[in-house]
Amino acid sequence: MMKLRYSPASPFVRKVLVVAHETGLEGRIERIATKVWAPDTDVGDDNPLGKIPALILDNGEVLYDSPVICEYLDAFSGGKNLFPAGPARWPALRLQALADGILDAAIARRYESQRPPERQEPMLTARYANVMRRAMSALETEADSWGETLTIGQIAAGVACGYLDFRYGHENWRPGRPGLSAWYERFARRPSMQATVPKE
Ligand SMILES: N[C@@H](CCC(=O)N[C@@H](CS)C(=O)NCC(=O)O)C(=O)O
Repeated sequence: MMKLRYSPASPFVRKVLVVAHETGLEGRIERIATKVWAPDTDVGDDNPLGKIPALILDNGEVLYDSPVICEYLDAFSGGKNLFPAGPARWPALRLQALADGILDAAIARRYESQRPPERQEPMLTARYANVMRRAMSALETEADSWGETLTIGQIAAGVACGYLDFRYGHENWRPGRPGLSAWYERFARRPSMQATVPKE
């Protein structure tokens, strides 16, 4: 059994779990609940960066971060081609980077908002909010061109939309983004997405 350092709220973990479902590997991954912010957290034993997800292979080798884990699972499963070869590879990787960047900004903004009010930096918060807004609009620009072939890019985009609903639901990203909204409406119905809805 592979082991996954896991939390039910982490979108990067969710991306890995969606890939695990899509590649049929879900049943071969044991989840280890990990609280990265707990003072006595042992996450650093597996990932020196102190982050989840980290995947511990049967031979004890550890993989991080989520793009590496996802590509490993795709290769290990041998069939899905979520990381396409040839020219389609670069747009798929770039889309993953765009969606992961939305998550990085959304998470950093959330950490900032959890600091004592007098130690929050409005300029930082505004910068993260701008990244989120611009990058969601970049997804809108291209959503109509995503074909039926599932790639890691679309999975990452779907997870980013889902995370914004989870943590920034009051800001509703849909107005002004009809293409992305319609795409996500369909994408969120996939069993892999339904099985991995984030929880506190
Ligand atoms: N680039 C990493 C990002 C992972 C990440 O930011 N994970 C968050 C939880 S969603 C975390 O562990 N944060 C703890 C920290 O930043 O110290 C990946 O793709 O796996």
